[in-house]
Amino acid sequence: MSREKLKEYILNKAEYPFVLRGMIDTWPAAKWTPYTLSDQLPEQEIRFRLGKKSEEDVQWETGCLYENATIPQFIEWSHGKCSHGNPLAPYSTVKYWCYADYKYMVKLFAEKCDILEAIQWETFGFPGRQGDDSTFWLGSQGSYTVCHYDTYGCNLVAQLYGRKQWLLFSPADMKALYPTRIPYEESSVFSEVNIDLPDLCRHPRYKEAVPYRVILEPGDVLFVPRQWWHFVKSLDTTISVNTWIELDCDNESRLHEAMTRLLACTVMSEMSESDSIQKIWLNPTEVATSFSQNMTYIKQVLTCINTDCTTSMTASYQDPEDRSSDVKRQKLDTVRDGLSAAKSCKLTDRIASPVDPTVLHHKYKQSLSNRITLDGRKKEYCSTLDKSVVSPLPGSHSVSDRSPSFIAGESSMCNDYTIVSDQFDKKHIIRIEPDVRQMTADNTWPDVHNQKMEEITDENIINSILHPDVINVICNNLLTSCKIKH
Ligand SMILES: O=C(O)CCC(=O)C(=O)O
Repeated sequence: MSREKLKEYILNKAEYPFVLRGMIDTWPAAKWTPYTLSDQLPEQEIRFRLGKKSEEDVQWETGCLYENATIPQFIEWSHGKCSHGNPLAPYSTVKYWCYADYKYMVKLFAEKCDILEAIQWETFGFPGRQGDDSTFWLGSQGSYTVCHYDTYGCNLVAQLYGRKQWLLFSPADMKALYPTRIPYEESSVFSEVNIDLPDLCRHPRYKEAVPYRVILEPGDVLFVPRQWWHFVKSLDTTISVNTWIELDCDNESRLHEAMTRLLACTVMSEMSESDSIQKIWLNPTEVATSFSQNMTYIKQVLTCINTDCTTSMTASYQDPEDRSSDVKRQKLDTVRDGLSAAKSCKLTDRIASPVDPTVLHHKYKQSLSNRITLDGRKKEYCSTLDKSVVSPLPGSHSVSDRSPSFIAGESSMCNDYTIVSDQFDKKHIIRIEPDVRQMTADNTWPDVHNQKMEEITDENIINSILHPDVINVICNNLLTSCKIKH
């Protein structure tokens, strides 16, 4: 399969997650370790999030502790040997995990821009997309990201160091995952369920969710389709990077997010001016925007939908052959720092800031080199697959008794995939199977007799208003009443 075909598949066809193995060996970043990064960035302070290993409740970002530390200090801490002045010293590695998560590389490596070239998404058909369109994650064993889905784009994740477990759920599992918009963050819908330790009395429908589990090893690249839920946990000390790729249907999501923002910010400002409420309700990564600003976002998105303006905006600053290049989200502060608004898809920066067509132009001139010609050696390809990639986890829901199935003739997902050239002989594309045990589950789940009554709280009321299904109805109504093209 050529890179162009892979890209086309990612952008327009792929409905299920899959893993690409053995394709990033030539990336300079494939050799990254905490030690090599520590040599490159010995002084750079990074904000780490600290969570408790034994906590039974979901650890929202709003409830975590935060410390600024350097990578050398993180390494010392991981070895349990903190020298004087290490801000991580008070947190025992037995009790805490520590995560530098969701860091824009362009900011993190601002003093060392050449590092950004170590990431080369061109491998997957996205020429010019490198570290400046990527996000960086460095975590200790046990660190995790709560279950959520990203509202914009699809996602490519490269595992560079250590192993990470991903549990993915399809968008069809929305009800089973109890979506919540508190804490509020544009572009993320969180699940109320503590995936590691689900409380079935509180979330009985979680039984019906169908997890797709995979353990990523160094060198693996995971494709996460649009709006798939994911719960991600480091099994070792890990380094990974990812890039969110904009999709044509993101305009619809922008309208939903603009509506959610309007309601969330309005309610929050009415509820309380106090900092403490904002701290619980607003994710630390987010900023509250004013009523008039939020109305402006809605009007701008509607205008965009009506005039297909995102398409022309996108086309104006990208190589016409590569309309997909765009970062899924970028925070206000990075925009304030003078970075390109053109790369952002978040309402708070992209729509409010006109795109400068010159900003990204140089990047997308890069031609698609090394095109790989197609031939058809599917069988050979499948026989070389390493089954260990879908490896079982210790504990429940093991998948060790099922042989992983791969992209092959019987796969509805990728029927048309063929191996393409000698260069790809050792490269694997691996389908992730649903976790059958959790699906059938009679002996896995306890019977739930006492379903808990939810208390009637402000949070529950607001959450019902902000529920994605409700936002969907409002947006459809708006689109119809404004006679806007759907
Ligand atoms: O690696 C993680 O902890 C989470 C990654 C994630 O949420 C993403 O790439 O969308």
